[in-house]
Amino acid sequence: MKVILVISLMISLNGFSQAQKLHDPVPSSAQLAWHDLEFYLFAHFGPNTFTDKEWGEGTESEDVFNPTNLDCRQWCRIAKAAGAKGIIITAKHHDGFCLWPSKYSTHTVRECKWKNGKGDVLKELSKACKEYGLKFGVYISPWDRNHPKYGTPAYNDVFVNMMKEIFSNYGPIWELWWDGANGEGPNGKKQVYDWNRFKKTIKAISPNTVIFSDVGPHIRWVGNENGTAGETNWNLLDTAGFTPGAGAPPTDTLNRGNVNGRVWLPAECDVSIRPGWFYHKEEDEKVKTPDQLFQLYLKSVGRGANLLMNVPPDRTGMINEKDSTALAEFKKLRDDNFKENFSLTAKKEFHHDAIIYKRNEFADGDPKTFQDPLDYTKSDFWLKFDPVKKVNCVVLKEMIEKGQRIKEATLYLLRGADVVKEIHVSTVGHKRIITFPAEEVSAIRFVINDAKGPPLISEIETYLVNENLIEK
Ligand code: FUL
Repeated sequence: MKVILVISLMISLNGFSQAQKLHDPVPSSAQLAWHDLEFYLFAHFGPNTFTDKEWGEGTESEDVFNPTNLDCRQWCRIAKAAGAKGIIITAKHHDGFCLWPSKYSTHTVRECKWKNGKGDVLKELSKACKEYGLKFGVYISPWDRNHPKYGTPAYNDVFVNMMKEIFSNYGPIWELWWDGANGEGPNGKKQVYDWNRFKKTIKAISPNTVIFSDVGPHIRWVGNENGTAGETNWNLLDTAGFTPGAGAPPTDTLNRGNVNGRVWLPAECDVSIRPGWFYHKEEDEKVKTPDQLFQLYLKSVGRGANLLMNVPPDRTGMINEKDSTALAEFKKLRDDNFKENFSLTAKKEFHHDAIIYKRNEFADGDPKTFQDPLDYTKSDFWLKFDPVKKVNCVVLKEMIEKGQRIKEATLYLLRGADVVKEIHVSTVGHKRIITFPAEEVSAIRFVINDAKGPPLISEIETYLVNENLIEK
């Protein structure tokens, strides 16, 4: 009896087992909202800005931190103009200097001459983000080269207390960043971090905060610092037995995720607009160009990840014009090139088992009313153009609310009955942007060759972007 029931459950759901469907991880509502943000800024700011270092020793005098004209509202205006959705600031980098007057450290803005010890960068930035409608996030380095308690169990209390202090004084905090870098050793101090306690603390005080680290719990590192996710990029990872930092999975695993990973853990691509993370005047001529930023966008957001672009304020406490100009032009490139979606006027069809269903949309966009499509092995998605259209970019979207399912697909570009190009696609996820040398097409056919379950395609957009912008 039991056996029959199991079998009938297994043959329902278009051939996909109920068991598989039930165990497929799906994003939490906080993660879903995070996916939709796509692009936001990182601000590395602290003593290193003034000493020209990348990793401070923790022994720098507090007085080195002395921005002459801190203006967090300027950062926000630049973020807005770039179409970025939030800012994550290095509240404490590896040197241990706190950009807020923490009760749990004596190496903070309170101990420096800046604003006579009354300055508070977190206060200014959190306020400015609220004013400009931007999300506010904090980076807090677990590794601390200054704190006297580092290397003892008491440091875990310090870390927890600092987080509580930040969350209660400057919240809401949308994203919390735990950097995995750790160069401890030379001074003999080695910290045993209480990651479970750290996670529990945030869950209790701010359940909607998404926590980034090499292995989450909510967002994972992409495995490199050059802003590039894998072309195959699963939002899934197996995290059992791994920890942030030295205990993290191999970087290529982080880059691609695990096809059958048990945890929904999407990748975030952190990269700097300059060679370094902190501002260095000699890098003013090395700011990435708008075209380079667009390439990074294709390789991060266009591969289903999010893009965290570091734009470091300078010694005045403002963002340099070179960076703000590049960012504003990057925004214009996105706006101009994704302005006209040809799919909106194309004829859409869903072919299943020799029956043609006309569609207004591939999905109605509402996961509550959305019906799983019929068996993908007999289905094709079609866009038909009359007259022919010149295209060089296709944007695919999967309805990830229900999980990530597409493993392998093919885009056929057709002119009449002829296939003029065949493009192989692996994962899709939140967004997959595919670019190629332009072709005049009368139809595009999208075929899913392999999937983990009934695939949920919500969009197939088509564009003609500037030929210089296709993925290199
Ligand atoms: C790394 C750090 O060591 C760098 O200084 C920077 O903060 C980068 C985002 O993460 O692990």
